[in-house]
Amino acid sequence: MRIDVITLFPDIFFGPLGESMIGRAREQKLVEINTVDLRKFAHDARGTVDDKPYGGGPGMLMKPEPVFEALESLRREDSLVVLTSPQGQRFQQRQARELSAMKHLIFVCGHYEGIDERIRTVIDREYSIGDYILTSGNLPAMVMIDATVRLLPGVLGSSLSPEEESFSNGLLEYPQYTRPPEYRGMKVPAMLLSGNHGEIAAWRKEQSLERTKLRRPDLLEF
Ligand code: 4G3
Repeated sequence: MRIDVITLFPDIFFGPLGESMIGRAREQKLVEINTVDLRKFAHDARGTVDDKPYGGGPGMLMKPEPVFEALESLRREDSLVVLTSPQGQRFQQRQARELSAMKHLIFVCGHYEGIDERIRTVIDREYSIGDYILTSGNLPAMVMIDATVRLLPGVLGSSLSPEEESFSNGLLEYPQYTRPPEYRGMKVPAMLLSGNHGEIAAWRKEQSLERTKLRRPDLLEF
């Protein structure tokens, strides 16, 4: 998979996306992540990419020309263009799964108070990570890239398959324990040490359901 990110801050992506699983995925060429400085597509020497809204009102908007032209320089037959914005559809595990099946993603990171509406004509998906306003769409793009890349074949390595975890089965994860078997008086449930895999699977399923009922009842109403 190739991912291009159109942003005013092209350098900040490689901290969060340079380490751990995503960093290794890039080293192994399972994904190539490239950032594009939107200012390079400005039409003036100052690098202007925003302007005041027609009709007045607070804040600045992203101008259309730099975004259109940056997209034209990147777009292929098989690209999917994603805008990060608070007005988008909620980005959930389903959306991460959809994006992980694409060959080429282009993220457009919104900045300022919004975008010129004409930009929406060249966007395939508009996604929000939640109901709050951030100073830019950079962090949402990093969140979406992380959620997507970890689903690519080979990225998770030896850990659990993505299908076994929370949200893939629609339930929260069951309680888990590692060594030691007792720490500060807190014991690992004996049954987990029993080696009875049928009993363990049943207990986990029940714990998942119970935990979901208590913490996220919204996940159980479809
Ligand atoms: C576009 C995304 C971008 C329009 C972006 C603001 C929050 C999210 C922006 C706009 C953002 C989110 C930049 N804030 N919840 N800010 O995913 O009005």
